[in-house]
Amino acid sequence: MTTLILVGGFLGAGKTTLLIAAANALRGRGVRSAMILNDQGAELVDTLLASHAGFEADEVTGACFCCRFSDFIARAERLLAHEPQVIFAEPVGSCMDISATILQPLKEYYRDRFRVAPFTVLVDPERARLMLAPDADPHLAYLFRNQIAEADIVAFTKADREETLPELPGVVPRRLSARTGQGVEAWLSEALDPDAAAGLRLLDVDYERYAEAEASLGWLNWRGVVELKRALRPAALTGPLLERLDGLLTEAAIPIAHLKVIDQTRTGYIKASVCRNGETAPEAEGDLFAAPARKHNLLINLRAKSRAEALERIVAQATGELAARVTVAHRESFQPGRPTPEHRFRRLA
Ligand SMILES: Nc1nc2c(ncn2[C@@H]2O[C@H](COP(=O)(O)OP(=O)(O)O)[C@@H](O)[C@H]2O)c(=O)[nH]1
Ligand SMILES: [Mg+2]
Repeated sequence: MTTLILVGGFLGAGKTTLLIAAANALRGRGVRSAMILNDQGAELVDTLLASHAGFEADEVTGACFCCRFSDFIARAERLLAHEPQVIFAEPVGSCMDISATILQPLKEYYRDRFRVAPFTVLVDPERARLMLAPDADPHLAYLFRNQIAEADIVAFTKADREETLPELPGVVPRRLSARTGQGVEAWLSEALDPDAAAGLRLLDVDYERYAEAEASLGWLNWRGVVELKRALRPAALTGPLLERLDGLLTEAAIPIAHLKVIDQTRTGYIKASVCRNGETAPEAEGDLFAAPARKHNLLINLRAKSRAEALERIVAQATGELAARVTVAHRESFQPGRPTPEHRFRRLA
């Protein structure tokens, strides 16, 4: 039976990066996996990244898995056609109450189709320090703490760049690095252990408070074709653009939750992202030395603590400043709407 591994955690925690690293590790042993990505909007950097990594990837867009449970199931069932032994699923980084709205219904109604792995929640140590500080943003801290409270497994990510770790009240976290592979095999063994129980915790969520917290974030997905006057490598377009966006957001006193850019050209692609303002060495992946190209297909996914209109203005400014003809193909910006899950269990299945 196919194992469904859900991996949650706040925006920028390292979910997609871990899924791709874990899927690569499985591929190394001849185990086939697929993934389902998720976002409140359409046009996802994560889905493109999973496809570039060579995995069957599908997405649920327009709302979280909880609010689109039937769509989530339909996509998981469709992926079964590729006979994956594992399907990884990544819920939106602002989402919580996943145990009650996804894990329990899966266990109750789909036990003959999927084995459900323990629910893993990833934590970026730097984000944890911010969220556990006394002056933390109350809305984001509410989401962050609840996400951890419903996990079966909590894991700190980015171990390659963190020496000391903050204390997480009430949990014994694992330690992972998708970059170096540290802890990835151990985590996979835990997730794939046929005897491991999944969805053992349930939150008591006040949906008014939850909706208010999510709506304090602004969302922007932007896709466009950039025809440069002078050919550039994708890295030479993406790096300065990311820096400019970060600079404009910082000037406007807008805290970044996650800013991702993927640039695809006929010579190769680059994906880069930052998870906080002024992140000194943004992580980039793809074809760093791809030859210069004039035509770039650019996709920007930005989540920040702001009204969406401000994000829209800033992205319009930064892309407008490129020495290029820019044709916008898709643009949406919004505050996430109130979550209304299809199922919500008050007891463990
Ligand atoms: N140094 C380091 N960076 C990582 C690691 N995992 C993820 N990142 C970076 O953290 C950022 C957010 O990762 P992503 O997987 O997109 O997070 P998601 O929003 O939770 O899916 C990206 O820039 C990644 O390259 C890791 O193990 N080590
Ligand atoms: Mg992701």
